[in-house]
Amino acid sequence: MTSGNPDYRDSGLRFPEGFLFGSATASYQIEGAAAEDGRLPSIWDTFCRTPGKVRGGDNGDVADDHYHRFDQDLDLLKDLGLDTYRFSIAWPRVQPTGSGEANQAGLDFYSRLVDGMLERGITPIATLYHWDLPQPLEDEGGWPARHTAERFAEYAAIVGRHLGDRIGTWTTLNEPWCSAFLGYGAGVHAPGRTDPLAALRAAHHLNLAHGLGVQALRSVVPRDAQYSVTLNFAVLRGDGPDGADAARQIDAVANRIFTGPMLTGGYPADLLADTASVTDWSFVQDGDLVDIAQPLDVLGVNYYNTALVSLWDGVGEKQMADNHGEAVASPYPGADRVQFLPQPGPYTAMGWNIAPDGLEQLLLSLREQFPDQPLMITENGAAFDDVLEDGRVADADRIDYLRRHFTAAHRAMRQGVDLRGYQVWSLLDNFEWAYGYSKRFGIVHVDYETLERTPKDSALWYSQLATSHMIPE
Ligand code: GCO
Repeated sequence: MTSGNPDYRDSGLRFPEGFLFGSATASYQIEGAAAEDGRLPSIWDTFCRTPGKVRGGDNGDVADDHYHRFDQDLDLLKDLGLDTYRFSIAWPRVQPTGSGEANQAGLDFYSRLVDGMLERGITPIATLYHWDLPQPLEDEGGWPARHTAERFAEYAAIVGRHLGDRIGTWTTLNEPWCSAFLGYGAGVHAPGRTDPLAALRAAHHLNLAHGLGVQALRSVVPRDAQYSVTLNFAVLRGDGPDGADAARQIDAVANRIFTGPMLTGGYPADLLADTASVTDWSFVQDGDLVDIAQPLDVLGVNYYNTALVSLWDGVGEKQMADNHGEAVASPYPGADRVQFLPQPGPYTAMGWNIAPDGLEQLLLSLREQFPDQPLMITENGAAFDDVLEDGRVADADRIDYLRRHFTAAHRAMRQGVDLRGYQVWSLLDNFEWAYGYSKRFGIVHVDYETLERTPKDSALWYSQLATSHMIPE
């Protein structure tokens, strides 16, 4: 045990020199300009237009209009004194049909964006895929189809060739679990399919895309860059006599399905056994596992909350108090007996339990599993029902959330975790996927009528942390 405040509400803790304080966004959630300069629809444009899929029928057509206001947004980052900006590149802007010719206007936008960061002394962390698959690739089979991984490598090479001289850290995929299992299993994310086999095939082809993508980047990027992937880990607590087995099953199909091939060279035996009734995994071809296991300079970790699981006894009603909206189908193929139990609060506006100890647990467990792997928190943050009053958002609840999670990260570092930085989700209020604009995750408030930006109190608090490296009062 480390000493320190048991409720994780510390101040005065100091982060090392070189620790990268930043903030994160994603293309479809902020850019808008959905049909401009040659961009064609992604699966999210299509999903938003499918009745009943996105709350309020919201879509990313305008979003935060970041496409036209990026200079102002980069000024915000600079004014806050942040070191890094984690952003994502929209595949349908750069290669609108998902194959063939690049779209110069799309590349030019990201070139201006990256130059704008460098001029302001902000280090770019670029994610190649944050869920906006070009619709034509979905029409040809999407992630369950192997050729999507091959197309991704071509796209990675295009971006690498154009921006490789200016980007220090490349992230291939953001949260492939969501792409595979919310997109093709539970159907609550685009493209909205509910097919367990398709979800497992998607997971493998996302793994393959990651491996081929890193190789493609390495072959064209002219100087030493860092390579990474961002995973969202299920942080599990077991309940009751079978709780440990329930946790093992979800750990396999949510976490080790990615870390296995990416970091240890193979799929875990228990995952293959658990999913045997769905597939024999014959879509894994010779050589795939070697392609996937590319050394990573940093592993990106997204963390929001924990899950409490047990095995359903087959009597009574199975509980599914998970955090994936109104899923009609399970996002966990092969784990049909696992139930998700309600957890103690407090909760964010997403209904997610606030559990900073889960972040400490996760970081320690990653160090134990992958002792030499440097880590970076690539997302952590919270939605609350913010109120803008007299030009100010007094979001004390978000400050408290951030304080407790930075404290947790610091505790893990004191226990030897090699944590290189922390990217707060999110810089701006934005399009929160199936929740539309109803959930505000930003440290900067966005008025969706006027598109005016107002830094919340949490942004000012975070700015003090980033510039002093010490958790403020
Ligand atoms: C994620 C997503 C973000 C979400 C955030 C809150 O990677 O899950 O990157 O796009 O907005 O996690 O749900």
